[in-house]
Amino acid sequence: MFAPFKQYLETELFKNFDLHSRPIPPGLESNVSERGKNPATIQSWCYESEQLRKVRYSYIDAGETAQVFNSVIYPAHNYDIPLLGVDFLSFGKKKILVVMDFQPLFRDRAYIDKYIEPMKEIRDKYNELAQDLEMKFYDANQYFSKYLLFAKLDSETVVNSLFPAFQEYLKLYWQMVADAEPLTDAEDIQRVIEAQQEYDRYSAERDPAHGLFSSYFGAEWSDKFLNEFLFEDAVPLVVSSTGK
Ligand code: BLA
Repeated sequence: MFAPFKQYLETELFKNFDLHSRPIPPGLESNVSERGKNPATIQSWCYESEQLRKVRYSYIDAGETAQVFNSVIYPAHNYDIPLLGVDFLSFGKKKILVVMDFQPLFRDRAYIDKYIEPMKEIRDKYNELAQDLEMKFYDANQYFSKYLLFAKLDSETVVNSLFPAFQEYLKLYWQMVADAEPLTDAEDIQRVIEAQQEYDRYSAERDPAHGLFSSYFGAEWSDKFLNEFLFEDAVPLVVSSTGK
């Protein structure tokens, strides 16, 4: 269902950045469910480059029952650019939920004008993908922008309009990274470090994926996956002084 999206993201990443593998904790790179009647697999990929300190994406394939493509890009700490967040979910082909956003680290006017307003032009072309749905797990005012794509769809719309929207948002994001001026002030960098950590803490707490992972792979694996891979900075370890 979302395999072409994953493929496109991967190709674009390698075209635009000098990526190196970033290790995934042993046992968390992939898993196969031994529960239930439908086999489910999850696989994850993780990279880094000079400008992107963590690029991760995961794909859950439980056949007709569930297909999920999830990704977050964390820029290096010396860039205050929003995180790129993607969460595309399809359950039984009928229930499709898609979310894609430039997830802002700060909410002041200057920040929004610089990093969020440029999304408007693309967002306005895809009204069917921005349905103003209510958020039950997250707070729309934290780490989401007003131009996020957030919609419940059928599979036709996914092909016809989500794919072009995905391509346009990615293109804009790459452009933003390319144009970004690295921060040099230690205090500015520290603010970014803290905001990215807070994103991980917030997400580890709220992420509705825990139940889904647990049902396939058990609660123990699920906890590890969330805390040691997806949102590993939820528990702050040592903060490096290089700003990376
Ligand atoms: C919702 N995301 C969900 C749901 C699940 C996941 C199961 C609930 C769907 C439902 O309503 O039944 C699944 N989340 C995952 C998976 C992973 C994950 C599988 O992190 C990891 C592999 N979520 C993100 C990112 C964004 C995001 C990066 O991980 C931002 C673009 C958004 N997911 C998001 C939002 C909802 C959601 C806004 C709706 C939740 C709500 O209503 O508050």
